[in-house]
Amino acid sequence: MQKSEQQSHWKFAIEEISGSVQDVYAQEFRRRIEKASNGEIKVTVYPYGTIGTSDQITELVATGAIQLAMSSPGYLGKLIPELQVFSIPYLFPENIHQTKTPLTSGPTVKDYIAPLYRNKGLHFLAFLPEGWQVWTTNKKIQAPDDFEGFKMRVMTTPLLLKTFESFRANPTALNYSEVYSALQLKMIDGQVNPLFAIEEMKFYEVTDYLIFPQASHFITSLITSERFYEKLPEDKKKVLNRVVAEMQDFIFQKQEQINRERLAKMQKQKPDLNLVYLSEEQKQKFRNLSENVRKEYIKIGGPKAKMILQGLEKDFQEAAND
Ligand code: 6CS
Repeated sequence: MQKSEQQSHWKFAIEEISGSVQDVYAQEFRRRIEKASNGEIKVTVYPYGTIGTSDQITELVATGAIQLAMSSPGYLGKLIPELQVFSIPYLFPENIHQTKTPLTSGPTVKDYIAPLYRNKGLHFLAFLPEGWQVWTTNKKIQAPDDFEGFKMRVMTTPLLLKTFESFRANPTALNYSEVYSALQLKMIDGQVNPLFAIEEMKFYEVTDYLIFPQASHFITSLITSERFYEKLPEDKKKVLNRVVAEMQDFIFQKQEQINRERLAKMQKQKPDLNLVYLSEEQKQKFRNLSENVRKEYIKIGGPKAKMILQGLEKDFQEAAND
């Protein structure tokens, strides 16, 4: 890019604290954007807690107060119900790399999901994987019956509540910053998040079990505002699109490494932490119950829900056969 008089300043808010998967992405994004724009674009990253909750930073992007944010379907699904497809259990393949093409350039994401952001004044840039969702609990959970009377914290979309109701738990929606104290005060019995988040938010200090159901992945979306994107000069738009495309590989690899390291760190800090990997048979019981969740998604996920669900399944299947 040629150097011009005007330096742009992009404010980028993330839903997680410094050192998180989103922060690692955002810092690398900042370096790459500043380099590729020859210093013409300056990016400032705002970690969780400095600007607002997930819902609030999305709103700030929509109004144009900030330029970029991470916006998880676990919250954004209230505004764009179709996005709740990503919380359907056992939809994602076990090998996360098989989701890369579908989530980056698959027809369902490109033609049906990305355009939904536009109706809300947002512009979808990318989906980013952050790792398997792991349950941290105060008791051993291996079957739906173990969830009887169990208060499980989830993010705030209706389908997540439905998921854990279907699994026989009593789900409670809470914002991220409220989870630690709710666990500590025993207002909830467990919560769901990837390993890195469990480590850095210290949830493992106030729960005894890590349960690996391999039911869903945590994914977030990188967004900007539709108006900002449309008005962006062509050369800057190119830089933005190129950096986002080039960073897909980066984040798919990086999140695996970070989650692996954080598990080791937690085990070192708390050697009596119990790791429970569900067997195929145990998973099957939860998989059977997730049939309800699919039906509910089709009911509440907007007019294109069925098409999106079937389309994603097809895209994942094709990627697995490649
Ligand atoms: O559980 C949550 O609310 C959050 N979890 C992660 C890993 N990222 C952002 C989100 O707000």
